Amino acid sequence: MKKKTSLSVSGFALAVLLCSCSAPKDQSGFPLILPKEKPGRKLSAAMERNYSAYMAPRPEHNELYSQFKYTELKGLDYSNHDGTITRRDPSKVIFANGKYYVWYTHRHTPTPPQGPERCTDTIPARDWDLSEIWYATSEDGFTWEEQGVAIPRPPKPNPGWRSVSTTDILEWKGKYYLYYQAFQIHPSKRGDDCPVAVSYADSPDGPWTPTNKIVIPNGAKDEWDGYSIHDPYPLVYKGKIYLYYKSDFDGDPRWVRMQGLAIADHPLGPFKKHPLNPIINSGHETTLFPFKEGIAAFVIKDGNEHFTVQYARDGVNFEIASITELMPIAAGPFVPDAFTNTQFGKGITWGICHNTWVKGHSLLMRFDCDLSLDVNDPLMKAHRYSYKPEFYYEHGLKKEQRKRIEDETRKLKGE
Ligand code: AAL
Repeated sequence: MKKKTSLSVSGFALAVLLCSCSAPKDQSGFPLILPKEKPGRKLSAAMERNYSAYMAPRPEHNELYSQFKYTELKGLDYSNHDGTITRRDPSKVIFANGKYYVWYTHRHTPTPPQGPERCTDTIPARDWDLSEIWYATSEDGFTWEEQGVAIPRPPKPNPGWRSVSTTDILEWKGKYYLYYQAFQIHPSKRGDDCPVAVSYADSPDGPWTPTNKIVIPNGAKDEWDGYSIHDPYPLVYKGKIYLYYKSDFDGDPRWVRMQGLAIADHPLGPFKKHPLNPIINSGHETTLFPFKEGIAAFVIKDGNEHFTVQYARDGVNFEIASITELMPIAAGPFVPDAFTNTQFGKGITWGICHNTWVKGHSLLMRFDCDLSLDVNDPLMKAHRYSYKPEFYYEHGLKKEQRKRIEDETRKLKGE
């Protein structure tokens, strides 16, 4: 019987195939000077995309392309980086009372994290276990003065009794709201599971009143956000509160991480999750800002589209706007129009992010960029970084990889 061959050509490949078949025989070569506008000629899929998918055919003219520059913050102590103090997952930065404010996860425990099987009521399982929400202020965005706790862990059985972490700030009608991950199960059970709770205050300096309620609930156990509602990130958009968040799903060991959206008319909810969730198919911590008529997003670390800046003209349907590198992790940008319900977002130039490379704890650092319609900083628009050879060698082969390669060579030699 004749063996059936199934030709499974993806739609994209088919388009390319048809495109190349219909390529004109006689058009001249593509011009030496890259046209600023899409030229009137048959284009390959890649050149079509270069004019349709990005805000400019060259990165240096693309308002949503930028490199990132980093600066060590002054004023914050990490106990000689012994892992007993962590600061991570900073909020957006706001400007009030003549200074900058930032909130973040703060852990100060007798030891660094010891894992879910060895943790206790005082020994943390993870970097963000047994944590509180603290805040700091700054006159210049480089030197910060820690002000202390904003949101302590509430008593059992309130949401967050085990740990409160990964906060973000909303200013709405003169009041302030801090949303945060509220851990209420022992870490030895399902890992990073939590809903989101919220506290409110009349001043960014507090005092903060907890609602002691879950404001963004987990989804159903068979849904993508059934276990973790992470990285709550509120913006004011189209007259409502657009709260973006991340969830880990699909299951260990390699979690899938995607982002969703919940919308409310009031900061204390009810929040309605968007029916198109997940609305960002990659990324990790959430970082977004109003840009022109829509919302722009940092999509970092995980997923097919990691290390991109994305844009949704409607705040929901995100497309890749640029590809970049060395993006800030868990970035909390200074977003001047985060809460103004702007009709034309101007973008961002700096913020606070974290680095978790030093074992056992994390530290905050400042990032700067040019993703702003009000700034033109060519030094932020180079196409690439250069890395020293040592940096490449730090990312070397594992022993088993080297052995596989040596076996392949021996096989070639007939050994
Ligand atoms: C962070 C965030 C959330 C996770 C953990 C602490 O990067 O994604 O806050 O729960 O890691």
